[in-house]
Amino acid sequence: MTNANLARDLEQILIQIQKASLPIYETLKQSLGEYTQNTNATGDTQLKADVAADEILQTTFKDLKIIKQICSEEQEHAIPLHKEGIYSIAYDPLDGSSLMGANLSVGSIFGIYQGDFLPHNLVASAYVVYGMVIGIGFASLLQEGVDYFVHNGKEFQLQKTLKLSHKGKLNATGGTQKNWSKFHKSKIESLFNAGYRLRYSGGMVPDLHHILVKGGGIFSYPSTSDAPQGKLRMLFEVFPFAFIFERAGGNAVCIQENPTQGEIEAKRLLELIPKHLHDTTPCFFGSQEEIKFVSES
Ligand code: AHM
Ligand code: MG
Repeated sequence: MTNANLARDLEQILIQIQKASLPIYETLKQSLGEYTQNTNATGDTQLKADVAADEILQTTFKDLKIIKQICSEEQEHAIPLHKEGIYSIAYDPLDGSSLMGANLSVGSIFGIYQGDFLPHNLVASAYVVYGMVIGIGFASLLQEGVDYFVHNGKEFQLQKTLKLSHKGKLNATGGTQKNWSKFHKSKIESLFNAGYRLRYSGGMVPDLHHILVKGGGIFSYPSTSDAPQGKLRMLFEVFPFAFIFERAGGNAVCIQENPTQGEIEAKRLLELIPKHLHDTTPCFFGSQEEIKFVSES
């Protein structure tokens, strides 16, 4: 496929994401964070807003013939759309939705694949932040950096292209702290001792967007004793943001420890192969310097 054809297709997909973000934002404004009686494929109790956002995205993507299939964090299986389509889109319709009751920002995340849901097939990724305004970050193979669009009340306007410096100042880390490994504790403590500041809202989209906007830092969701494979899902959360951080000039790795030998292994997230659609992985996203630091024993 030529770059011009890819650019044309990605523009159509971005337009659908922009379109869907408007009714999702309206749904959020009318919602109080009420739960349904149902659980999703990972066992989380769904909010009414999770289900509504998922339905809006399904309907919006159905309109586009170039999309072969979609898969959502809220659905157990992938959903075929158009036989002649060439793109597969994996998405988290409403990430961090449990924060809604506290009136904190939430988001949507999208991985856009040419072919099947394998990280080397990613051609673009996007996220939507529903905050004071709707913001959309979009990265593709066709350009360096992450284009950040903001809705001005009428239309989306490109605000800036986000790029990471070699090193930043923010440190965002998740999971239950008493379940962190000694290795993770010591790395996080060293970062704070070196002057990093904690910034963690509990919403992956606003937390990672914050790092991108400030030009650097690190976000981690490590392996913990209660969740050795972490919490965040490869297809719906981790791969899209790994792609975005790499395009922004940073790095994204999985860190696994070998407790008997006291060694750690850092692997590029986009080289992991999921066995199931809902597989999770420990994950670290950041500027070059912070990722180098946490990747060393
Ligand atoms: P969700 O998709 O069920 O909302 O969960 C994902 C969220 C991420 O946004 C966030 O980084 C993480 O879960 C927070 O988890 P924790 O509260 O364990 O730190
Ligand atoms: Mg999520």
